[in-house]
Amino acid sequence: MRTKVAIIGAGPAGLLLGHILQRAGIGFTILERTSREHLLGRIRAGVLEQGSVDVLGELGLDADLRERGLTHHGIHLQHEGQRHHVDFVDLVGRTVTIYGQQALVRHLLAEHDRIGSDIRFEVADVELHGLDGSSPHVSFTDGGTAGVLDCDVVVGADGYHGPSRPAVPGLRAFEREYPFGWLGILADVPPSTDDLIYALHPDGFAMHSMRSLEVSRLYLQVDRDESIDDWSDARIWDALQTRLGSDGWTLHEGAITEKSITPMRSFVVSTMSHGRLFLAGDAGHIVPPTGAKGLNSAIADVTLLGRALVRSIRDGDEAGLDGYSDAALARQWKVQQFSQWMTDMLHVHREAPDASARDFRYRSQVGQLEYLFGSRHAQESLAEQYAGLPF
Ligand code: RFL
Ligand code: PHB
Repeated sequence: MRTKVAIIGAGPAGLLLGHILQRAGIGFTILERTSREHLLGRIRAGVLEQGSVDVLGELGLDADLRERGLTHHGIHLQHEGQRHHVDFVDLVGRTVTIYGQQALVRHLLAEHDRIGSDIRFEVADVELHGLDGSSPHVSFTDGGTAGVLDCDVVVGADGYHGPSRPAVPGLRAFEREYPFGWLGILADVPPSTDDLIYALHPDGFAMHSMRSLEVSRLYLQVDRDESIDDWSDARIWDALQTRLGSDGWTLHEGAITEKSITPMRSFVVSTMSHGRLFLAGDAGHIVPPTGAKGLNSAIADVTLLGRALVRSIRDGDEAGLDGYSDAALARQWKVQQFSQWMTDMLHVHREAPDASARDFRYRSQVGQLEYLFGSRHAQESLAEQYAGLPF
């Protein structure tokens, strides 16, 4: 088998890159470990930056987004019941769109079906070879049969656990693990809020997001090693009521249809490329979800990489590919900084060495939020970063 670009992974990064290449008439094959059903069942992210929405629009991939996406003008921040609206439109003239990653993946896959893209699901034993030379190839098994895919370029869009990153010799990683995670639920109940609510509370962080006008998505800070079995639906709603509570406001409860706990980490590789291999999305970096940046970073990477691949393959100009890693990482470090800042400001840090240090930390976070509520300059900075840096 031969293709121009071998893409490992059919997450948002791999699927979107396929569409960018298809628009430029460049051939590609996507190799995906899981089944189509599994891909469509993954819940994950919910917020698209304006830049991500624009990219999907330019590619003509925004029909479903325009129908089902919810435009949000800002976010609410609160500590212990005091709620403050940060108005992105007023501050920086931009919006964000609530549109589930699940819906995006469904739409990107449906469009691939329509144009007849070559996507192989449930392939195993994916290994990358010859990345240093001019004949890279990927070996794999498909339904028990061994195959080799020859190509000009390999794109590792295979997430945090995929085989692409380990194929980069001498790669370094910069990492921070947090001692907490997020318990996330989906509930069949109309959202109790217009814009998302991010809340700091002595019991821990909580947030209220949504997937539609009928379905709410909510999160709670929990310890990293907690088991979901210890969180009955009643306990989850109790904690959400306490942490999100605010005078004169009611959190409506409904049937919980999904619940899970995700650990949180910050992670960045030292390089996003090696020879003919280019990493994109979670394969190269992970952020804690507090800044809503993981999916948007994947879209930013493949937008940059897609343009560079088109320049290289169509025009023989390698400058974009040569500069890809540095350009992607320069943007990513700004996103990392923002995600860490939001996470540190809004979570309870029980890892502090003693009660006095924990109280000091918590009170300075309250001071930080109150400064933010009173400072237009500080809010502009938050709004500019949350709504998204340029691609
Ligand atoms: P993905 O989505 O992980 O896709 C990688 C794909 O590669 C496949 N793969 C392999 N294929 C072939 N062979 C192998 N050996 C393979 N190994 C892996 C996998 O099966 C998979 O299909 O990475 P991608 O495309 O880079 O996309 C990144 C995003 O998925 C991720 O950043 C976001 O979901 C992170 N994230 C959020 N991001 C946001 O921007 N806003 C959010 O609000 C947000 N919330 C979240 C999140 C992630 C979460 N979890 C569970 C990690 C909330 C949660 C709970
Ligand atoms: C979500 O809707 O899943 C979501 C929204 C905002 C975040 C993280 C997750 O910061």
